[in-house]
Amino acid sequence: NSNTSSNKNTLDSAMLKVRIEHHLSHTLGDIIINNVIDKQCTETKKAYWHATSLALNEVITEKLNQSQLRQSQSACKSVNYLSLEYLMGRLLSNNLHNLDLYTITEKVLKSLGFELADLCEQGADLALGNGGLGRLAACFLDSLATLDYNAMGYGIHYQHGLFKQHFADGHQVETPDMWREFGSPWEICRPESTQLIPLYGHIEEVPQADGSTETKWTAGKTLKGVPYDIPIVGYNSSTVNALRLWQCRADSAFDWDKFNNGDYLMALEQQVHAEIVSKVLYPNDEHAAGQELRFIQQYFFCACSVRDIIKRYQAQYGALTPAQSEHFSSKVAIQLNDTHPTIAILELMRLLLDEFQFQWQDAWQLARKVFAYTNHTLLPEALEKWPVKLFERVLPRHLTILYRINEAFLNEEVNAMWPNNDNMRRALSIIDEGGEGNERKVRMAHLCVIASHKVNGVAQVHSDLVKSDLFPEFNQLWPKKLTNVTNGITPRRWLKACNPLLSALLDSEINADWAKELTQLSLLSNKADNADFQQQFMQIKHQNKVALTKEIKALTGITVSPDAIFDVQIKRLHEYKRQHLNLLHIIALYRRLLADPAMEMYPQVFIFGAKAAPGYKLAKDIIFAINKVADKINNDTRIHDKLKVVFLPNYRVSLAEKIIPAADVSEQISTAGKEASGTGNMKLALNGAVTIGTLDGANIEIAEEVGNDNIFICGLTVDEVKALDQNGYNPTDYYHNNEEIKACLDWLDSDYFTPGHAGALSPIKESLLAGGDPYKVLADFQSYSDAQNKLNVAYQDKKRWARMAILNTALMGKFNSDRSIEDYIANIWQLTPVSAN
Ligand code: 26W
Repeated sequence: NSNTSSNKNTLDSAMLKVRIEHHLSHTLGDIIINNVIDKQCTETKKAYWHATSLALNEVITEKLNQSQLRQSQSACKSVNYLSLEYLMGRLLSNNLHNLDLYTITEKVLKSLGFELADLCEQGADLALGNGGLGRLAACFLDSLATLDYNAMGYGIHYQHGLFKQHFADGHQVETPDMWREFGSPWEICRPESTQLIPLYGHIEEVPQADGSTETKWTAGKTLKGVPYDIPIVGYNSSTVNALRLWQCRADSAFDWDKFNNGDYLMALEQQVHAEIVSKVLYPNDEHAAGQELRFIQQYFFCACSVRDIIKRYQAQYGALTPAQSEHFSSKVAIQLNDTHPTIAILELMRLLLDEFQFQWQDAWQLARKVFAYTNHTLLPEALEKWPVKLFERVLPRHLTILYRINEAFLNEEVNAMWPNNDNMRRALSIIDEGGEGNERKVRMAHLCVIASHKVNGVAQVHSDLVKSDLFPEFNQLWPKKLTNVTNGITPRRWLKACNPLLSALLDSEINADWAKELTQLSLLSNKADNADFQQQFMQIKHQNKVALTKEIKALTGITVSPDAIFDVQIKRLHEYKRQHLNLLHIIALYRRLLADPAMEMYPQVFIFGAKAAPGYKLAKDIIFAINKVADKINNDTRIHDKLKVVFLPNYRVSLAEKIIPAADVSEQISTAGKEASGTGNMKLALNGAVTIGTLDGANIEIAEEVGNDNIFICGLTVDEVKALDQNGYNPTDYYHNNEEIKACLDWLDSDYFTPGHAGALSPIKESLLAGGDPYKVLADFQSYSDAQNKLNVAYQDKKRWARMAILNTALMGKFNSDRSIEDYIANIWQLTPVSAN
């Protein structure tokens, strides 16, 4: 697995040491007298983490500059990935691995008296995202750089990323994330690329010499966007790309004006008002927020990014004129990560029309060639719709453009396909007319579909549902526009870096660079029944479990045995993901064990990690319930440690990196049709966990890869869920007909788990009965419980389990995010790679 010459790093250990010590004394101003320092204290470790990162960043910046030069000289096409979220996690260890400098840095730090792994832990997670969508963006940036594509990620430089979570008496408590508190060694601020962004104000029609009129927008306020670049280091490649994050500040010219009029305090207040735009990441996942500030956040981000894209184009190719239209779209692709950056479409149109003197048709044709849109969810509450009134107030000019797009679309394209059909017009319009007291709203997804040349879902079943259920009319109108690109994950972070023991074993077994060519892991299939290999593979799993056992003890005080089955459900907390189905089964197991303490059952530890959106009441109730049930079970000596429940606080990328290598079982139990893809499912299986899951999202494709003998499938299918809904689902039937379900739900209602507070856990039972059980928890309970029984029995057959675990690792090749990126390249972006040789 040695690096190719293109990537040979010039950094030797002597030079690295000098650079680290230089940054320590000169950049950070640390005084080390006679080498007397306490190497165990956090402050010292933080300083060394910082100095090491700064030293490494010099190598990276050099590669960044070379990459940009090479990319511009080759005049290759680039993709601009627009995303409101990036869940990057920590960067030091990943960058070292990707540059093949991990081992040498480890040696240097050892000579200085430090463990590299220990120092890596000092870095804060970059948690500028909520969950799957943000982490996918991070994996895609890794793959784009690894495959030597010219790509720029655009996002927001949130002052506070996703909140930190702790528990107080079992309840989730949120505190602000301060990721830059102890320095941010990777960022490069680029004030020279600042953008000024107008908003509010009014429009007027100005008569032109030729008798026509032109719309003139006079803004009421200006925001300033200042970019920070974070380098994205490819694995064993010559490319370093950038993630460009916009920070919002007050427009100083505006402030000075006030200041000169003697209103100093008012000037400062403006500053505070402006800074709020990039202050905090909205913590909602799968639920549209609807506040003006979020709308302005989206616009600010889109306007900065689109202007920057045009500016970079002009710097390379000269003026952007209508004659350059074709050329522009042959050099620039823009990918919209869900509908959050939809306003980019309107901003590009506005710039072309109002600032670059394009005719409507030229501008519209260009836009349609440049944009493509990825849909990540079918949940209706996640589909963004902004009130027309809000649009009118904040972006009056953009609204007139939106109306014109809609008019042309309805009158020309819809009318051609379905002449004089008002129902079709109403169904496909970008405007939801509301009616009956409901206000008019802009359907952001419709604008995306109409303006994009390609629209993709993120797993096969999801893309099929996008065609059949979400946008059936659009699919009729443009049969080739809707397509699928199944998600993937980067094997660099999610195996090579997070699971060093397994990586070493794979290195010794496989002759190729599996971290690039992940399908090469299928060679392991031959060894799935080899006793020796099984022993090595499961020994590593056990060592990883021992490490997690210690982490669990440190974080929660709970003692678990590394010999038990580690059954893991880690993801955002949401009803559709059904952590409460898992909980209900745990309660059933507990009840069975109390009824029959001699019951045959292999010890099982249920491990949860999940954050709930701060305003999502039932999600918080479920967290509370899991914690309370865990308290009872973990302290009940009658069950002889056969059952343990652990809820690890503050689930995030860096914690996932510790849990995943230690998992035996991966819980993927969403209601069929609700989880667009899932990506945690891929990470867990890649690390040798066996999935228990529904036929939903990418689980279906995982089952196809590993075969039905190596996965535990349970629950209703998409079609069965639909049929239940059509025939009228009645959860109460399950409650009355299944005595275990009834007993467990009634138990939750008592004060057993919350002594002195009967009813504290009732909201869960209520949602499942009176609330109609919208996610079919009760319908799937028996099937899930049966699958869990089978799984428990299977684990006791050591050979059978080892075989299953090995085959899961062996057969995850398809889910390399490099493959996803090559799919985007071939079907949507059409880029060619540019490398140093
Ligand atoms: C506007 C509020 C909001 C915020 C985030 C709505 C929706 C979202 C995201 C689309 C939620 C999300 O992360 N979706 C997940 O995307 C992953 C990557 O494609 C998929 O693997 C998950 O199945 C999907 O839930």
